Amino acid sequence: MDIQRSAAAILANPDAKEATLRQMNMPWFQTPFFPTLLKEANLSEQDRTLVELYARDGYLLVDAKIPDLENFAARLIQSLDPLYRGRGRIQDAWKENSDAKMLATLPEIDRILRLLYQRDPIPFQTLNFAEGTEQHTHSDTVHFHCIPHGFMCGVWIALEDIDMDAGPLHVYPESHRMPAWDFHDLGLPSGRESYQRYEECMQTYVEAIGLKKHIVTMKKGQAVIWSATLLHGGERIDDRTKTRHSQVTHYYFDNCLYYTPMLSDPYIGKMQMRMITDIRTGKTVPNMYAGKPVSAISSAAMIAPAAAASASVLKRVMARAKRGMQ
Ligand SMILES: O=C(O)CCC(=O)C(=O)O
Ligand SMILES: [Fe+2]
Repeated sequence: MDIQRSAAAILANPDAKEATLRQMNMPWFQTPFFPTLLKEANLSEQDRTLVELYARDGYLLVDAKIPDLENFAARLIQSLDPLYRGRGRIQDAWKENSDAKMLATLPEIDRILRLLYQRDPIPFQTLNFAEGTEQHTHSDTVHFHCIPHGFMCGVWIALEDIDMDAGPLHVYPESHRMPAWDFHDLGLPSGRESYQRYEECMQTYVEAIGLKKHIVTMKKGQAVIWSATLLHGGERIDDRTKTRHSQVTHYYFDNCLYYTPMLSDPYIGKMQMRMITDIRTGKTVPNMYAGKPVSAISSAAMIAPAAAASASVLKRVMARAKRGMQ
């Protein structure tokens, strides 16, 4: 049975027969029913191991199965080279570069993500790096998250062998079990200006609970898949002569409402929603809530795209309350 699809179906039609608690509206590996669901799923030994590892650690290292890897990687690196122009990263190279698009739509990655999430994976953003980012430890849920929570992941592909001194990726295995903290949870006001404080909070957090960092050295053509709440970042570059050619593709999954937590205050009705483009089709993906397009069920507060809009909604609500209309 397609577990996640049936969850969405139940929301759209509460009388559906399969409406049991086991189809919770979250990735199956995060539900208390996961061991039973996994036992019942008809998976090969190999696939079962992949799902178990992902559920346990929050990330996976896999072969991305890139056809003609040597030529492919050399061509992509070469064609992107002039586009860096001193910048550390190129965002959404897939729009111009068919190889970057190919990497974001690899059949093997698509297959594994379907297995891990039991939903249609939607690649929506690419970033290419020529060097290490030295990015501090974070979870992608401050940038990209969704309702229901958890249907987001990153897929980071090495375009060359990456060893210890090139500023490799680091991950904190099992950190994905922590909640998807937003700035409010950490006592920070929403907004980009809080981002540095957020990073400091994450560093303090991993030290406080004694999480062990794992540095991911990689072979060309390998991919790391990390789940939404997994803490990760880029190590210090010890050898500045080294490149670290790589591409990360961020994925959402279908049937969700997509938003930017860093710029949102959901508790006062401010949701900075995202209009995402499916890299596979070039089309905008509808934001869905409880099995229906948000556009079909939204109130003014739900679709308010920014502070200004929600402020005016709030003002109206307050004025009505004052007039005794609430
Ligand atoms: O490449 C890195 O060092 C980190 C990238 C990252 O965190 C991301 O793209 O989400
Ligand atoms: Fe990240």
